[in-house]
Amino acid sequence: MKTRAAVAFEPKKPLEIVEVDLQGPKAGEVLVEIMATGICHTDAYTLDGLDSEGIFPSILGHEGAGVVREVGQGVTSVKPGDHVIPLYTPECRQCKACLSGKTNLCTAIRATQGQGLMPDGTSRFSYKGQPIFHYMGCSTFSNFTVLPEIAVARIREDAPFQTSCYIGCGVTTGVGAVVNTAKVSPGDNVVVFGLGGIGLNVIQGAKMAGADRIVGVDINPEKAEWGKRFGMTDFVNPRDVGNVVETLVNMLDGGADYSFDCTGNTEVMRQALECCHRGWGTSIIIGVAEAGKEISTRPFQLVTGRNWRGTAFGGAKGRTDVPKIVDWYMNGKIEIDPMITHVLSLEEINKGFHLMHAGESIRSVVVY
Ligand code: NAD
Ligand code: AHE
Ligand code: ZN
Repeated sequence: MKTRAAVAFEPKKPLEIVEVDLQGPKAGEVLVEIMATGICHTDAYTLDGLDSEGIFPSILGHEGAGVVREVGQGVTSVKPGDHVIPLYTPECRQCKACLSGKTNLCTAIRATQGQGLMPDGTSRFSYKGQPIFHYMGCSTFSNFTVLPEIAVARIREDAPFQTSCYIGCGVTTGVGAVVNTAKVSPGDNVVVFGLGGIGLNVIQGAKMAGADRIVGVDINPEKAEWGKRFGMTDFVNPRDVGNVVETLVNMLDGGADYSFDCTGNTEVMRQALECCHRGWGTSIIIGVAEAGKEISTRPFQLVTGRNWRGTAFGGAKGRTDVPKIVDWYMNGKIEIDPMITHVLSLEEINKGFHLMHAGESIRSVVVY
């Protein structure tokens, strides 16, 4: 079949909206009509050539929601008409990681996914006879896409696509980092670095978990109002204080119980670790750093009891947890609608990247 898609032909170039060819689903795969997709900073990072796994030409996008239109041989867990969210972290329920009960990092198809290919080592997308690579196993910047059965979460049909697509990455990543990875308890003090599409979800997750102080840190002063809107109690602009670590440690009587990096900046990751409380504070890295970047701190920071951890997709097991997060949204336990600041057509998708870089959006969503 033919489908409209925004193709990343080269790094650092605008996406081009073209009609691409899409092969139908093979055994164990499903064809999904994407109804809406968010634009995450990770899409921008890959498009900007900063991802060591970046591969071109490809169809980016990993924060979608849509409808199953066709299933391949042997598919049993979804059927045509089902509403689904694509999963860049699949859940096969059979691999060592899935069976461990210790991680959401399913390994069943990670190798081919990182090469921009389906599990059989080929691509379903092509343009003028040349293959186009998949991205993060999702490629939601295409109106139709093919996904492995283990990489779709079936969701309730009354959830609007335009908002629930955000659960495909940002919402689950932020809220999940708090409840699954950090396991924040009532009364804990939390610091969140970077109040964008991810950081605001960390804030609303921390509020939901009953955190006491929730301190937001951002170099964009306009993010102060956004943070407060979702439960932030204090705001620090690093440009207004001499030493951000010292400021936070003093504010929180020795430091944070939990801190979260939602910037991808390795200097900020260090600040996030060092603002943690001596003896127990834990810092969770969510931000994705540019290829070649490394983190550093004095080992003494760890010797004296601070913990450095990371999380992908908020530690969520997609097929199990995503439908529950959709329920949280539909039941009003978490908010999504106010964070969707811009709704765009596919033709306007490059505007979504400009808005993000300018700090003018929280989430732009493309509706097909
Ligand atoms: P975003 O662009 O919406 O937000 C980033 C925020 O960080 C902005 O508000 C910006 O002003 C702020 N910021 C930038 N530099 C800063 C600094 N030096 N100090 C304080 N604040 C600073 O991006 P997003 O969509 O929220 O994504 C945030 C990060 O999370 C990205 O690196 C993205 O790739 C990553 N991410 C990781 C996962 C995961 O599973 N680990 C999932 C989604 C996104
Ligand atoms: N490809 C990069 C790493 C990118 C990365 O860490 N991605 C996160 C999700 S970001 C979503 O917006 C992730 O899921 N990581 C775990 C995994 O298996 O990719 C690189 O450095 O090569
Ligand atoms: Zn993302």
